[in-house]
Amino acid sequence: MRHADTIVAPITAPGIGAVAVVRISGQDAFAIARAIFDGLPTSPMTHRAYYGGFTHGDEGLMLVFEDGHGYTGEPSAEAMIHGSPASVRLVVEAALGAGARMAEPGEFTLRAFLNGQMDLSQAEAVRDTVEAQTDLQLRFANAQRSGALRTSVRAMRAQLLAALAAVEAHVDFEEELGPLDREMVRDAADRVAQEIELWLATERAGQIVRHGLRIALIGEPNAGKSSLLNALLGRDRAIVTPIAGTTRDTIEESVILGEIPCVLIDTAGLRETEDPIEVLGVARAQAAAANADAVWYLHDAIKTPAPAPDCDLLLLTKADLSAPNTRVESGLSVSAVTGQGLDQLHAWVSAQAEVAPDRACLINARHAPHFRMALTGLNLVESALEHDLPDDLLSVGLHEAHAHLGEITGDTATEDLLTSIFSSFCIGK
Ligand SMILES: Nc1nc2c(ncn2[C@@H]2O[C@H](COP(=O)(O)OP(=O)(O)OP(=O)(O)O)[C@@H](O)[C@H]2O)c(=O)[nH]1
Ligand SMILES: [Mg+2]
Repeated sequence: MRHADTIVAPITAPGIGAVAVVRISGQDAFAIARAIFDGLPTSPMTHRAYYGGFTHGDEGLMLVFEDGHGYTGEPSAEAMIHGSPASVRLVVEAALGAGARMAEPGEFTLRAFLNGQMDLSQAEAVRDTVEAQTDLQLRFANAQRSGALRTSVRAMRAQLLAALAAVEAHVDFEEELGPLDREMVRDAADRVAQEIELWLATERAGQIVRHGLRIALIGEPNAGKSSLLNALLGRDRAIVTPIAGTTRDTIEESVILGEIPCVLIDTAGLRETEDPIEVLGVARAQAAAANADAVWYLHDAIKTPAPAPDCDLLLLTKADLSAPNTRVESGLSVSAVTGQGLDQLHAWVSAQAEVAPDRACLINARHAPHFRMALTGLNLVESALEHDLPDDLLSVGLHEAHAHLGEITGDTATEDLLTSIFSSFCIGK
């Protein structure tokens, strides 16, 4: 697809930097680049940087990409100038004056998608790559950007299409072709369903990598919740005293544990109390536990064990003071004083997002529902085969699965979907 207009926008972050880059993309990119820059020869070579002066007075480089190359897959020129807000504004204005128009948010990537440089899952991964805060977010964004999801989904669609072609040929020409090879259809549907299940099994990990975990620290007064919060944060955030009932309100703090962005919620100790303030605090603690992704129950190791609480992880605190209470069977010993057990807490969090080392994971919430709807189509195929239902039902199920997988790669995406995805990009992406 070719776009009539040529677009321009800075592709580096706003603000002051040593260098800023402004991209011009579209059919007139070279002509516009030449109008604002004196270093470009009549036929510039693709992937080559040219040095020269800009009409607004700055000097720098112009990097050019011919049609079919570069990020957008259309002719483009990237001006590397000094990274002052003024220089960036002036070079953009010069390009606008020479016939470009301002790029919409996500428009460079939209063009890359429309020009076949990447599929929709890769375009989404571009956004995830630039927004990555943790190493793990970057690793999974890189995997998806380099086509892990695209390759897998395309292969699944190809198998479904082959099955669909066979089924439809038999629906139309049953007399000539003889009976349908239903085993072949079953095999294709099974293989695809298994591959989808593998992806769906990574959904929770993907969500945790992306959005992190909210972890509530719950326990009796004086169990050491606030001390553990402070130890994990590495700073003195919450008030700690030997008086039971020190923490009244919930305290939320962000911290990266085991490469996962976490929100730790310190809470009031749970106990029966007459104190109206503490009553409210206990209610908040219970609400925090109910709304958290994980609950860590802290128990003072020298005290008699409380009845086994409903929690995701039992922590035996103050390990520096005593051997852990042997009557509590499972539980991780920690000490806010010596730091014992903190590494295991990091490891516990990473384990929540563990994915087989050779697999990518579903980091975009958009993808899993399409996989599930594709599975619904495959279930229809399965039951049509099981109950010897007519071939055209097979075709309906296969179609449904094929179309839903296409939503992931963007092969069957509607204009509305594309607009909503690309408009969430920032300017210059
Ligand atoms: N030796 C030792 N003392 C600790 C440890 N953790 C907490 N304490 C002490 O235990 C007491 C209570 O600690 P807090 O962190 O305030 O306990 P809490 O669970 O937040 O208590 P509330 O806010 O009252 O519910 C304080 O005197 C802490 O110094 C630990 O790991 N080792
Ligand atoms: Mg406290």
